[in-house]
Amino acid sequence: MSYKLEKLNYNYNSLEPFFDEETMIIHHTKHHQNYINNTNNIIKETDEKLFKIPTKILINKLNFFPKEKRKKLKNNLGGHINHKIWWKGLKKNTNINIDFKKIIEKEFFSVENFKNLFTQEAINKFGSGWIWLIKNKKNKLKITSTSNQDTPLTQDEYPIIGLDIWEHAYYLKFRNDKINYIKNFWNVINWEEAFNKFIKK
Ligand code: MN3
Repeated sequence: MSYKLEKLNYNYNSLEPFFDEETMIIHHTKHHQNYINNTNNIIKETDEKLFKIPTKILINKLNFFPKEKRKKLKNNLGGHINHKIWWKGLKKNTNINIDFKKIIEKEFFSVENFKNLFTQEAINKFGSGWIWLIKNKKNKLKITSTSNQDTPLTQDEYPIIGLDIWEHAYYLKFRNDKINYIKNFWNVINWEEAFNKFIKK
């Protein structure tokens, strides 16, 4: 048993011209694959039975692992979990439906204002990490961020939308222009998936 890199349900060039094919290929087959390989190695070295535990439980049970391996597991299993959310959260030409629009408006006044706040959080985030729209236990929506490959699932929050702001997600195409990358993200955000995530939890 081990984790395997899932195929995307779209082509690497499907998000052009907003997200480029080369970045998508490297991001998926190299970066995500690397998080999976490292996670597999740590689990194999520790106890293969741990593969049977769902990832979102395992990431909250780092004490199952020897002390010196916990940080490496947190980074790599976190990377695997976050990137699974990432690929599913991308699709061109989706629209926010009326129900989800109302939910966003209730929390953030308007969809435009939500996008601005989320964008601002991403611009202000220093270093590598992720920007999230999460739903907490009280059913409240909140914009938040995590550093490195920390995942909001560890904080008992459920991610609805995620934005990868590691340089590997944009540097080939956008170079240092993180703001332009974020602008393009809004053209490939998968609103259907976000709404599905919202109602599922
Ligand atoms: Mn990434």
